[in-house]
Amino acid sequence: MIALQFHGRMQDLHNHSRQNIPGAALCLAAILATPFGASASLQDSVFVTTFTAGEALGSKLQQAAHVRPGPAQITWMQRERNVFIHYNMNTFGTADWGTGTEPETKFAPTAQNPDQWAQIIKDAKFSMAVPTVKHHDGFCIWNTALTSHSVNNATVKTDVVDALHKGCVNHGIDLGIYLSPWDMNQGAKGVWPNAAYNAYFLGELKELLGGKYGPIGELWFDGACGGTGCPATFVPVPAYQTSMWYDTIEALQPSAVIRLYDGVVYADNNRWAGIQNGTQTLQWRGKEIRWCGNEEGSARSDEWSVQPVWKQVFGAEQQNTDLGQESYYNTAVGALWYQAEVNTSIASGQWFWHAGGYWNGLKSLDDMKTLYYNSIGNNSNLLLNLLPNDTGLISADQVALLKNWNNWIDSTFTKNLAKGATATATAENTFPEATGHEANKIIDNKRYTYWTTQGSWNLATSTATVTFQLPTPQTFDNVMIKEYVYDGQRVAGWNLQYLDASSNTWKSLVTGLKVIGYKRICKFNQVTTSSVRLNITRSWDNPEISDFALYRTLSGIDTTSEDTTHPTASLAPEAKAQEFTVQPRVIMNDHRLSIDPMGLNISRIEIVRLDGRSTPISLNSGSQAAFPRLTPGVYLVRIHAENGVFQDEIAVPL
Ligand code: FUL
Repeated sequence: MIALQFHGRMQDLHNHSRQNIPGAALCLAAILATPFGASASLQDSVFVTTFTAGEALGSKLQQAAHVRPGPAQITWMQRERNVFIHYNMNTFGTADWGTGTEPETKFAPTAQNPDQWAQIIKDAKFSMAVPTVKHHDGFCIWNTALTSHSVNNATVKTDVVDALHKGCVNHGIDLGIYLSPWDMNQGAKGVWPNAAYNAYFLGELKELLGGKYGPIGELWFDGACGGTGCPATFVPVPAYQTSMWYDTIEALQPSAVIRLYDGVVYADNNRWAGIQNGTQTLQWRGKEIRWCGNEEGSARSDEWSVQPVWKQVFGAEQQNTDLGQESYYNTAVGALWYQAEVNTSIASGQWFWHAGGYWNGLKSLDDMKTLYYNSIGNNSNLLLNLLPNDTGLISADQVALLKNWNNWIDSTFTKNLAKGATATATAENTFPEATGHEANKIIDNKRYTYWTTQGSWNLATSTATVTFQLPTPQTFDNVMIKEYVYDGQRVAGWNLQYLDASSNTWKSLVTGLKVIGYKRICKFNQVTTSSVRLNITRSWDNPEISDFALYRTLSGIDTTSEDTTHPTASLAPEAKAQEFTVQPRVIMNDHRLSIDPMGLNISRIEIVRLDGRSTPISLNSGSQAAFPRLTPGVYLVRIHAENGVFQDEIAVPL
């Protein structure tokens, strides 16, 4: 028997047959419709499992395949992208870490407007704002009754959390909270890191979570600690009674996810011994989210939502490059749902704004594109930091970058070129399809329908392939795949191939990856084909795939007829271009465009702003100097060269 634990209850996997799945999906859909902030319970949710002592690897993996996200984790997972806001006393200083001795009056914005932040966050299509309400220096930007080191005594006394909460309500986004456990100001007063600090911290949580600031979607506890009294990296100071923090969160904000410390300590010594000898089970709230292990926005090639528990204390191992891989299951005592969050700043290496400008500049549009693939496209959530300046506003350069980034996302990932395809599945050593879960469910554009196989999946020998026959040949360079993770994360090996018409052979597009998870997006060299196939080469149980899309990036060589749903529709349709060996280069210099023809004859250049705010410009070659200075925005440049039509997308910054 495979037994899974849910809030102390046991559930028998054998009762969880395929026939039950549609019911489970309906139940899930109903719960997902629960308004944010209301408590929800998901009967089928199993976000932790404890293995029996001596259990075989294959059995552990199958059990891990049935670990699912809890309701709060599901809400958070579907947000995909949230914003961090670093704004506090450090905004008025010169370093990202203050000292805790700054006079309160130093907090002196001249035009503070959190409603502007909320508007920007909403416009940039983020779901939640997570402000640093107290950073390591201990200054509180809400009207706290617990310390005098707060906005109550600042030059500007506005409760920033309240103002942001109102802005969030105004613009329809949610609010999270960053609260630093390390508190230098309380340290100077002899409270931190001593026993009395736990009560102080609990008091802060009660003020913040008690309802004044509405529903809170995420609690972000910072593990950094850098001075006297700090234990080893990633280890909480002994005074922190983290289970009391989590009980308070559970009581006041049951829909919030929690970042850090539940993940550092899985079990106390007694429980750990009990888990190992099979007399006790792992405890997990189904609310936890995981640090991705770095602050640069880089990623593991496979980011697993289900993590094996192989150590009592999970500290520096958060940075292991192979986290979640099967090899850890040999010694693991259990597995739990623990999806990654990628937190990084829009200003590289800098969290707070400081007078004098950015230390290393803002991320480039290319950096932001890579970040998209590394986070949202890599089965992780993105928490992107914005830095309001010392006037209390987010500056236009950050807004422009977000706009350009969104233009790229929307132009690339909106039109699914696999739409209308016929999907067929074949499987080895298992039955092809489960009734009601045929392969066409993958491309029906519905989130909660999925394809799966039926029968007893054999970890060692079972594989499956889904082939997508497109109605007409399409040109694309991205794939997006989603597992039906509401039933667990199962795929542990996959690849993607396309049928090369000229040689009539299957060629590789994506290879060497293991994880699909909630959402996986992969980029490859552009191809034109009418057949694509997804091969599942390893799965811990019957694979369940809910969505599949093919997308074309708006840059490079246009080898297809015009895409009518695309913002480029205002440009004249083009004849097909051949493969280029030489391509012209588009160069932007101080808002002016120039073209390096790379030795090619160019007959015409067209340029159009993608948001449609200016009329297309069309110039014959040789008249490049006539290009006007471009206003900030994203543009499509199309160059008619002797060997075809080349197009590229450019972003003009502020
Ligand atoms: C780190 C902190 O030390 C930084 O200042 C920043 O707040 C970042 C998000 O987390 O651990």
